[in-house]
Order: sequence, then C-alpha cells, then structure tokens
Amino acid sequence: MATADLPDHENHHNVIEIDYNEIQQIKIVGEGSFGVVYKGKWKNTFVAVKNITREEEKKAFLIEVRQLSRVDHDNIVKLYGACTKGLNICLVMEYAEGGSLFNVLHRSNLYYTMAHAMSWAYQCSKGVQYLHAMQPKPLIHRDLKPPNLLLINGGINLKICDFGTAADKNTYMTNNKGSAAWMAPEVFTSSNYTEKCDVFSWGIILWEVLSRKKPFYNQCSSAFSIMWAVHKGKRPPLLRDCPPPIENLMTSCWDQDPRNRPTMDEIVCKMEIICSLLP
Ligand code: ACK
Repeated sequence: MATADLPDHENHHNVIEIDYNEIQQIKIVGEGSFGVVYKGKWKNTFVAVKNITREEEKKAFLIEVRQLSRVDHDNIVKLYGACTKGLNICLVMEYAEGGSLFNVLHRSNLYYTMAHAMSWAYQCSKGVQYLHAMQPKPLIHRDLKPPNLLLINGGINLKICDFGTAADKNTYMTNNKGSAAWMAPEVFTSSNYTEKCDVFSWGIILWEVLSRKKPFYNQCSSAFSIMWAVHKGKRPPLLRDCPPPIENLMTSCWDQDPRNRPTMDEIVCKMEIICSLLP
C-alpha cells in the first residue's frame, strides 16, 4: 500500500495513503481544533475523517498525523491513514460512536455513576501516562479536555483525540496552546513548560466529570479572564461529599508549581487504589 506524501524530516511511521474517492461521506459530526470532522465509511468500516478547510491548517494537520502515527494505545484514537496527495487533505481515524465526553457531561441527560466518572478519568490518565513515557522524548498533548475525549462501546471506553497541538518535550514550547479553562498557568506565562501541564488539565477533567459542571463557567467572562484568575491561583470550587483521597489527588494536580504536581505514573497508581475501593 502507498505511503503518504509527508515531509521526510517529520519522521512519520509509514502513514498509509488513502484514496479520497474510496471514502463514502455520511455526515458532518463537528469541528476540531482545526478542520471539519465527518463520519464516513472506508473499506466497510466506519471512520472519522478530519478535513483541513484552509491552507493555514496544514501545519496542525501534519503535527497530528505525525504524532498519531507514533502512538498505539487502547486509550488513544487510532489513525488508519491520511489523504495527502489530492485536493482533499484529511486524516482518517477510527470512528467513536459515543461522541465526545463533553457532550455526555454537558449536553445530555444521561445518568452516570461516580464509578463511570472515575473510570473515564482513569482511562484518560492511562492514555496520558503512555504519551509521557514515549521515547526518546515524552509526548505532551497540551489540549486535554472533555471535547477531545471520545467514547466508544456505549460510553464505557474512552480514547484521547486531537493531537494537532501535541509536542515533544523540550521542543520550543509556544505559549497559549490549549484551551483556557483546562490550561496550566505556566502555559500562558512561559515557554519552557513540561508534561506537568497535562497533569493540570487532567485534574480539571477529574473535577468536571465529578461535578458535571463546566470549569469557570459563569465565573469568568472570557478566556483571558480565566487565564488571569488561574494565574492568580483561582481554581474550581471543592466538591461537597468528595472523598478526601480524590480531593487530595485533584488539588495536587492543580498546584501552581508544576514540580509539586504528581507524575502521570503516580496518578494512575492512585486512581487504581481509589477505584478499587469504590462501592
Ligand atoms: O462531541 P462530538 O460529537 O465528538 O463533536 C466533536 C467533533 O468531532 C470535533 O472534534 C467529533 N469527533 C472528533 N473525532 C471523532 C472521532 N474519531 N469519532 C467520532 N467523532 C469524532 C467530536
């Protein structure tokens, strides 16, 4: 099978070139950090197709193809291939029929238990643990948030998507990658942040799945005011009836100083203990 036409220095891991004409378009499902995502069918399999709509989006597209081609984990969306040679530039990935966790949390009345919420947070931590353990350098996602967490198997399994802003550690870190409500303070104030920015975002996600509230919603009127408040130390309110081990883990992830936040390995370990004790 042909490989995709991507810059050599990008070190892609043989991304399969897909013929755009072989994809049957079914419906548009939404917009990602770049491009339009639609549901399609390719070789008798449902796929999600992310099309770039403007030339300026090509850089994020190449980053996403490069990063997704390097990863292989149950909690990360799978890349099937890409269309890079024709007029339609797109990446083709597995289709997650459950849509995003954001929709389940905030746009549906679906009932779920604390065990479900903890399982989503746990699966997210497993995916990020894998990214942070990548060699030769950790891969930092930089935009972890419920709209980028997809659900499959009736909402049971979770997969991280949207790698358009992911970066290897120690590449020059551009400020302001990510989305304000989940963004660690050092991301908008410095250029040498580490994988601990994903730990911060994960702590906010844990709060969000347990509270079913949008972080900083109704408290800050703009992305800038959220960043300012977080920079000044503001965090989402503590939850009533939250078991202390969960609260401690959550607040440690929010520490202003990234060095005081746990590593993803420590989070996975603590989540396994906490989840084993849940009713
Ligand atoms: O919440 P959603 O329905 O799930 O809307 C967003 C939108 O596209 C922008 O990200 C959906 N989406 C993204 N990737 C996939 C995928 N692989 N499978 C199914 N839906 C996807 C996401």
